[in-house]
Order: sequence, then structure tokens, then C-alpha cells
Amino acid sequence: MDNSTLQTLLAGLGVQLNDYQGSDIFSISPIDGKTLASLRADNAEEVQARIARAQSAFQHWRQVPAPRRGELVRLFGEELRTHKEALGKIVTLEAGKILQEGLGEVQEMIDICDFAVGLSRQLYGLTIASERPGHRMMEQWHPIGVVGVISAFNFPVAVWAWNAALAFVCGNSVTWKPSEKTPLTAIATHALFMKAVAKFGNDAPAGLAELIIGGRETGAQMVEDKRVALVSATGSTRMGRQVAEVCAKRLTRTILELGGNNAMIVAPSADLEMAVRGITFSAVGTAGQRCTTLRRLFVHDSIYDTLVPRLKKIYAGLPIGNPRDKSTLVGPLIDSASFDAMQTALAAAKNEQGQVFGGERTSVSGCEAGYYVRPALVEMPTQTQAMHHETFAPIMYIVRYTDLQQAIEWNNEVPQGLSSSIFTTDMREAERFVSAVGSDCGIANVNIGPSGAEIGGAFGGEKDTGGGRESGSDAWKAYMRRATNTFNYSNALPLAQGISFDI
Ligand code: UN1
Repeated sequence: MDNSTLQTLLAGLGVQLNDYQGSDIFSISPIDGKTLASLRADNAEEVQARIARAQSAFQHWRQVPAPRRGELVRLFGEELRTHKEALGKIVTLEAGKILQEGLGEVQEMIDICDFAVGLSRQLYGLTIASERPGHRMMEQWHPIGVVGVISAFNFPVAVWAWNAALAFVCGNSVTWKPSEKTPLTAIATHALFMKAVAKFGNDAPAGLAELIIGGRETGAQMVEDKRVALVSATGSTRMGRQVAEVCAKRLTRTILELGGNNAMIVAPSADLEMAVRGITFSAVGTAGQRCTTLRRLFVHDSIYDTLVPRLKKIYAGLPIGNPRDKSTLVGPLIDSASFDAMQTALAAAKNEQGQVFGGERTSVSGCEAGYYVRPALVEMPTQTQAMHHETFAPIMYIVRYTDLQQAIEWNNEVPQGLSSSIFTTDMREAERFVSAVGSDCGIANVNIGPSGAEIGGAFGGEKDTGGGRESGSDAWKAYMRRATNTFNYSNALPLAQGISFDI
């Protein structure tokens, strides 16, 4: 790795890396295993001070009119547009995504900023018909407080932006604990946000956005802090359960975006050309490290022997390599632990009569210490126990089905419930799949893979995925508190439910 490239990229974004240097957290590039930077973790007092600053920033920010708050997010979106390439490249260096996906991630941030700017003039509440004469009811949405965001390595900046862009227009401040595997992308993003703050002027209080660098304990401290009014966490189901327990104890809200174990059904009438492209992108994009990655494929018996050999051919020729090379489509896994988990999952599948195709480590010249793998296809006799687990690596299990009902049941049988899809041109099948008796996931797509959602929809899933919704639609409501107001403009005081209570 050429560290001077990184220095140049960071300097261009206004990052003074010296401010962060230390020996607690190491940013290691999955591209070649080299250390990009060694950083200092915030200690407990610093975390405490950051939350205090965010808390006092909130006191001021909540009074700034929402459309004016939107202006700050608009300026941030402008910074992202200007520096899209540099930030995308840093994502590639630190998370190992191919450049197109690094850029795509920044585009996702720009998109959510645009969405949030519009939203800043549309934080609508209802007016409600009162049952009493001379009365009216309405609801208002008010800022909630400090929003604590925990993000994962695989979308090191976009997921923060989904949360932060909404949180800011909703009148909240944000404390961010990024993955310890991707601190540099967070530092770079924070610097861009501070550029927007500088342009915005005095209305933006110090502490509006606080970045907390550290490991698990640092995140835990943020989650436990009573001043954090909402915790939005993305990561494993194990982590989410711990967050949920702590927050339930102190009756604090959470938005949880946890594991996915996403399936696709390919029906007899499917357009196979489209299905092949949809499957490949969803299963091998980001080297299988998206929470929306396609992990289970149910193929109808009548097309199985046409589709699966085609997929094998594509898998055999996938361009795996340095994600900085334009021709690469599959970059490295994040680290050796991820590689080990993949091998363990493949061994488990073999134990259950799985036929594994691919999955082996591949050496990439100049990047020998990186963990590059050929994505694996695993033909399974039926949906087995191994398929109930999410392994954050490119493994796609394939099962033959004959009856759509059976395939839908398999889709729903696993503990996770994030994303799902069906390829079919049969309208009855498509409608059934998205109906109340179809997929039980938060996302159910037709003739599109399960991965690569747009920001305009609410993003999230059910069951072990945690139930949270982020990003578009009315996900913003989770970042605000609702107040119901009843006004009496009559000269009497009638009670609701017809109660008479004469004194
Ligand atoms: C994630 O993997 O945590 O739908 C988020 C997608 C992306 C977001 C993934 N827009 O694949």
C-alpha cells in the first residue's frame, strides 16, 4: 500500500491525522494487510465529554427551524459531491470495496442528504378530529436528543449518513462510534461534515456531530449513557441483542439493523438473463459482505439445470483481485477471521451433503496478505441447519424446489428477516410473494435481487434483523418524539368518553 496516497486523500479532505494518532486502534487495509494508520482510542472521560457536548449542542439545535437545519445537510451533501472520489477511494482502501462500490456508497450518502433536505420542510404531524365540541387535536414531532450511531465496517460511511442526515434535520445531535476496522473513513467523513458546519455559520453548535473512536467498550459506554436518547446500531445479531438489552433496561429507543440471510426464488417463468445478473451482483458484490447479500437461492426444478451451470461458469471466471483495479469485481474479505468463518461454514455445509463449488483462497499479486476468495456456490439437497446462519462472506446456497409454497416457507424459515426477492413474470406468483402470506422480510423485491436498495424506501428487517427502519419513507419518525396536543376553544370543559365529574 502506498501510504502517501492515503495521506494525500486525507489531506485533501482537511483531515489532520496527527490529531488522531496513537497506538490503540489499527486501520488495516484488507487489500494487502498493511497498516494504514494507528490511532488513539477515546478514553472513558473523553467519551463522556463528547456525549456532554452533543447533549448541549442538542439544546441549541432543537430551536433552529427545521428548514434551516436542512440547509446544513444540503451543504454537507455539496461537500460529498465535491469530494466523492476521494472519499470513495478511502472506502476502497479501508473496507476493500471495489472503487465503483466505494463511489456508490458515497452516492448513497449524497442521496440521503437530498432526501433529508426535502424532509426538513415536511416533518408533518396529523390533525385529528376531536370527539368533543369546540376542541381540536393535533400531533407534533419534536427533536428527541442525542442519537448514538454504531456502524459496521461494510458500509462504513453510508449507514452513518442515513442516520445522521435524518437526525440532523429532525433537530438532534449525533455521536458516532464507527467500526474499529474502519476509523479512517469515519474521520474523513467527519472532516467533510465539519467543512459544511464552517460554511453554515454560527447556528451549528459545537458538538452537533461527535466522533468517538474506540473498540467495543467505547461503544458500550455510549449505549449505556442515559443522555443518549436513541441508539441506532448496525452489525451482528449478537451485538444488537446486547444493545437491545441495555437500552430496554433504561427504556431507551433503538433502531437495530442486524443480520440478514437473504433469499431469492427463481420461478419457471423468470427472465433468466436478468436473473443471472441479479443473482451475481447480489451474491458476490462487496465480496458477499452486505447485510443484503444473497445467501440462499431457491431455483425451480424445471430451470435448475439451465441456470446453475451458467452460474458456475460465471463464478469460475469472476475477476477477483485488487479492488483498486478497474477490472476487479470481487475484492478481499475484511480479515482472516472472516476467511476462517467462511471455511467453517463451507465445512458445515459439506457435512450436510452440500456440494461446494469455489470458496478457496486466491492469491493476488502484490496483495499476498489480503484474504481473497473465490465466491462459493453450494448445492444443497434441501434447506439445512447450516443455511440458517449468516456467514458474512460470499457463500450462496442453492436448493431445488418444485412448489412455490415450499420455497416461500424456506424463505421465511430462518431467524433473520431482512431482504428477499423473486424472479418471475407470473403476476400471481409475484403478488403472492409480496403479500401478507408471502415473504416475511422487511424488503421483498420482484425481478430485482435482494441487495442494493435505494435510499427512498424504509430500510430494515424483521425477527433477528432487529425490526428497525432507517433511511427513506417515514423512517424519520423514529428520530423524533411525538406530542399529541388537544386544544379546547369552547367555554365548557366536557370530558372525553362522556364522563361527568361535577365538583
Ligand atoms: C448494509 O449492508 O449494512 O441495500 C447496508 C444495500 C445497500 C445498503 C446495505 N444500499 O445493499
